[in-house]
Amino acid sequence: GPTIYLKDYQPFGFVVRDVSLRFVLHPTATRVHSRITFAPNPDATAPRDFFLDGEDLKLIEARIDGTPVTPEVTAEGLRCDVPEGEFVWETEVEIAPDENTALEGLYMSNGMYSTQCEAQGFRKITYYPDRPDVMSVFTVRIESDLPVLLSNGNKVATGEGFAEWHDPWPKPAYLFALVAGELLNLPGSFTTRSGKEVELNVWVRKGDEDKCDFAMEALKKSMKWDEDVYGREYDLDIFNIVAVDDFNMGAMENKGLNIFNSSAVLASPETATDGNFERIEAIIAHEYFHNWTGNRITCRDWFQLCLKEGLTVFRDSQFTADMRSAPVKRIGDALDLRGRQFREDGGPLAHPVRPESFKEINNFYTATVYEKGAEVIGMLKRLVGDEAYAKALDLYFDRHDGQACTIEDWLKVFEDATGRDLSQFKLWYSQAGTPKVTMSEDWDGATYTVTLKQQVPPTPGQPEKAPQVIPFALGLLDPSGKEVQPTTLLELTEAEQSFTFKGLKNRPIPSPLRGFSAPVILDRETTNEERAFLLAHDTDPFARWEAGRQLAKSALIAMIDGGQAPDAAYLDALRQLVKDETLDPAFRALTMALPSEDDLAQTFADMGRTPDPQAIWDGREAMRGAVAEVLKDDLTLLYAANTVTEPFRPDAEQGGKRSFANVILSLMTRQDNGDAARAQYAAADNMTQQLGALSALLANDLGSLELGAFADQWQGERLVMDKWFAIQVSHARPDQAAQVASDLTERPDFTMKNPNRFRAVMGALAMNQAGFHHASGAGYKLLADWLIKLDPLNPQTTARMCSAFQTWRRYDADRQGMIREELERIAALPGLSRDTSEMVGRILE
Ligand code: HT7
Ligand code: ZN
Repeated sequence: GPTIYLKDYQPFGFVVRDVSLRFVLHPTATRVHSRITFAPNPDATAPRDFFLDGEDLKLIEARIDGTPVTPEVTAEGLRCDVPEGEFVWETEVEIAPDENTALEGLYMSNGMYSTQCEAQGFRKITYYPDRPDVMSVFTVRIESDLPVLLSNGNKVATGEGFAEWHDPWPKPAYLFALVAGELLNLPGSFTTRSGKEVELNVWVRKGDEDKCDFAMEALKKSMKWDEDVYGREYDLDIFNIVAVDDFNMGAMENKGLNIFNSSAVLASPETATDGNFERIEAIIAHEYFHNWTGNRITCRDWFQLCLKEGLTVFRDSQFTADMRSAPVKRIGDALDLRGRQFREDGGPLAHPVRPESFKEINNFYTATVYEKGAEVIGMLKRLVGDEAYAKALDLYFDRHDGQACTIEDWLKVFEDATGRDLSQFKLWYSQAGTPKVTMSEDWDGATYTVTLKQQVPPTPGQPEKAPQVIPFALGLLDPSGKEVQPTTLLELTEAEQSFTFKGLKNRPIPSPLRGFSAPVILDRETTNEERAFLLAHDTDPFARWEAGRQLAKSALIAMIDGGQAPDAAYLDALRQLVKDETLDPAFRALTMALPSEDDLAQTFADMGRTPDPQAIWDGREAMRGAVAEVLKDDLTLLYAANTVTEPFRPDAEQGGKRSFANVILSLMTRQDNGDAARAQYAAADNMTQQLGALSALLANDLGSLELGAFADQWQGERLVMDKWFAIQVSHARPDQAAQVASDLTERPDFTMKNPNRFRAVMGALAMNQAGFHHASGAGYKLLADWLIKLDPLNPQTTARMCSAFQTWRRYDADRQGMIREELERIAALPGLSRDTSEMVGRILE
């Protein structure tokens, strides 16, 4: 397929004055009537070409100003001669939602109709200029016998077999949505700060109505927070959220009608874990916040995706930090960024936060665009300060409301609000790769000098890089553990720069990159004594956790690599920390978690070594055993002290205790043959404890009885059964993982048409590093087999899961050979989707 370039952007030749759609719903023959007023676009430069996007549509008829016309129709759209001035364009097309397994456009999921239009799904509904810079006001009439008929905006009319909706806010087609089905609603209401009452609804299928309360509360909190923190009010009479079982991603911010993967809405204490609750709260907030950052101000073209996604992720992180624990959120975000974005940035799929070319835009909804995009905004805020950030955002909303914007518009607002030149900062948007910052220090008895060197590695298509602006937060402690220099923001702009600190009595111990102030890899020579010191004394929670993580990592590397015994200093520091009652249990749980297998594999690769997945797995197992042994006299007390006995609340305080208790439980299970875990399993009245106990048992080859009981208990709950599928694959031993996954696909309740279920098995296999990379190659083959089966049905999800192979060049020649073979087998398939073909091609390059 062709490559699309940012530099080729041209405005569309026409503006759309208004859009009126009429849907006559039918599973295999839905009729879509459109009536669209076009006028010449005065801003267009090129000669006007009336080309409308359209895919998989059966054109019944087309008219201009009432007169039938015969456009030239291709697989991508249609072209037609049109009048000089304004004209009314009408079409009738037929589509088959029941046959739409790609879950893009109008499709059916368990008997209900739903849409997904971002990025380019509207063209599967009707002929239209399907690009975000074409914004218009939509009126929608839905005709169907189904009881609930929803679309964007406000409801203007309803009667026997129809409903009409009008959205007064001009929007791009990617924000269009329609839902129809036998749905039940949890109603609610919110009064905006200017006194307008908004009707709220969470719509679900029958049987799920008892799992909506948390989502509704999260929505109200989000609405309030956006008013309080960003001064943004909601702008329609009604806000609808719908839960859909078959969905490619988490959720979608359609104007006034957010559509969610049911996993991102439905929750009860019995069926959802604390992690699920937190994710739901964050996604509800994220989609709601898009109403201003994405919908009212949208993107000029899809290259600007980070304009809405980076900003909205940044906003939802701020929200979660405010609602829960800010340090825990920051550590979680750093873990996620390193686990997914650094991994992407360091391999063949690396691309800038604002890509400059693509074949299939769906492949660019990535950790780089979303999470690194959010980090870039965090850095901007750190550099200009909170007040200037607020001023710049007010200016952004003021200046660009109703527009389709670019990263240039975004940065200009900051330049105008602060007087700062952001041209160098802009490199964060155009240069791919994770900068490496090397830190060294000097002490001459009076002056302490910190030297920072930065290097941005070459990435596909970008051999040379220029230095970036890196906000580097640093604190200094004296040898007694007292902070002698509070957090100071060093602004690194050169390839190498030194910063001096005077007036210190002793050589200080630095606490670098506090709060993870920039998404960089810090390279600094240090000792385990110093790490243990920071773990004990640092005032910055991120840096403190990071010191513990480095300590764990160096101990693990020494075990895996040099066959050394578990480091005593690490175990001792861990023991101190775990028993420190002044520390948040959630923080203690995070500090006890070992670096992931993938993280360790990357660490070996960075040392110029070939990672051995089995040795890494063995090393982590041995370390867990050593931790359990060293804590063995403390475990029972720690477990009791952190077992929540009050009624379940899905908040940070209780959740933190439960997560810590589950970590302790998994250690106890190594010592007590599963007694404590079985007791927790039997007594659990919530999914966090039930799954925590099951997980502890499975990790020790114990829980087969509980696994069967779990399935019997939860057969009817799709989302809980997804957990049951996933947990078996995640806990399978390396030599069994592929077989366990393969056996699960034989079950009647496994279906590849449901992305959640497919990911539960195949996603878990890809995450089970030692299993996926087992020397037999069985993991590679099984995943490739299933990607080949899924691609004709659902290209988006297939392409996304190809990223399991992106780290292939780290491994030995045998593994590389096997992976290459699988990738080439996929690439050679006749009729392979554009999505998957682009991904496999980039990974192989
Ligand atoms: N803006 C949305 C991104 C999206 C999407 C969602 C569901 C299915 C397919 C999709 N393609 C793109 C989600 C968000 O960032 O909020
Ligand atoms: Zn988003």
